[in-house]
Amino acid sequence: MTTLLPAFAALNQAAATAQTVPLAQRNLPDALTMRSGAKVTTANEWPARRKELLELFRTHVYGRAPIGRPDTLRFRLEKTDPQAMGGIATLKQIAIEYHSERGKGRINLVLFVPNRRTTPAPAFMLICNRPASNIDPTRQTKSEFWPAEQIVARGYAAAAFQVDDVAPDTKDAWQHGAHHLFDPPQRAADAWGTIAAWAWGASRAMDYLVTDKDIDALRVAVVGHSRGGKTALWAGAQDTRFALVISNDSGSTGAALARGKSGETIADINKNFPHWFAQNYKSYNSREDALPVDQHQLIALIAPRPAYIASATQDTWADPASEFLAGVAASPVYKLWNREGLPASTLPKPGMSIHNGFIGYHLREGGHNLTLFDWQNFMTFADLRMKSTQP
Ligand code: GTR
Repeated sequence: MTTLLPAFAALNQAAATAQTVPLAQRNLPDALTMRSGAKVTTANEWPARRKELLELFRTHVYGRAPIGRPDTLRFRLEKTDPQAMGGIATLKQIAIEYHSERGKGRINLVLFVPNRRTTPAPAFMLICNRPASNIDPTRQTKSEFWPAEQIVARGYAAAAFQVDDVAPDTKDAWQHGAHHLFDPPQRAADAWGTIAAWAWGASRAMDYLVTDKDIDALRVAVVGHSRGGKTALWAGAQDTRFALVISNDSGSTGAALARGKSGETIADINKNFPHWFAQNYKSYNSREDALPVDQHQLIALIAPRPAYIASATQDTWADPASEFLAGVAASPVYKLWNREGLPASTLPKPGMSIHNGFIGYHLREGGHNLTLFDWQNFMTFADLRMKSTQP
């Protein structure tokens, strides 16, 4: 478990005593109403609204990526071990390389593919925001943050990369990594922040996975915890190749609604992590109601694909109720395909999981962390719902 800085611990305490604001009082922008006022009532009308929402999130929140797949992108299989994990998996270590006239970049993708299978394996890809020891390819260090053995045992390939490969998580991140390689000399107010750069990295890892014959490219889930969870949601919202999108304890500017949220606010996150989002996002500090979007619309951008939101009881800084209610508020969009989103209206009891819709949810007992309990729930939900990207 991560230890909270004393200041955060005090804030967590304050948030824990806050009253949950009911959905009806949050004044959310409607996911199914276009900016023009036109209502979206059929799945055929959704792509126009989806495009509009993506633009709004790019402009006001995460920022605009200056590049998609670079022409210079190359994959190099650096190392492979067909008898990894005592023989149950094949390890592949792939260098995902790219460059611009300013220099080179490289993402190190670690991949374990189950050996016992007759068809390509579905996969979970973790966007790892903790030290690279959590995704140790040698397996000398094992961590619940990425329980690769358990993932493989359930028939899934386990893939992971560390976010620092793409851009460092520092206040001067915009000078480094993918920002340094690809940003125009003058950063616009809607230029991408570091969360968007990491999401771009996840799509480059996906570029590799779709080329690997051992992987079922139609069944790749993207997973992230906390800042990695915000990243997974933004990656999955934009890149429809991710068949299942999983947010663990992602809180502010992740799964949690901004309007009516307790714990971390937009002003808090912009102050503590000024490099994560577009400059424009700072103009919404203490002005949540002025933001033309809210986070349920980010979840809605995943529809009709399955999504999963996980919270933890003590993670009041993230605000479990606001994470849960974002799933509830995204649900009408799933109805366009006659799918249930999150079929619940009140927060479930700790330890209880909701897996009977296309938005899964659980509230784990405990603190801000990604644990085996979370992973087991993600895999059970994937067993049920990650069949294909098509409705
Ligand atoms: C917290 C931050 C959250 C979340 C988290 C993490 O301190 O306020 O938004 O991203 O860190 O990534 O662990």
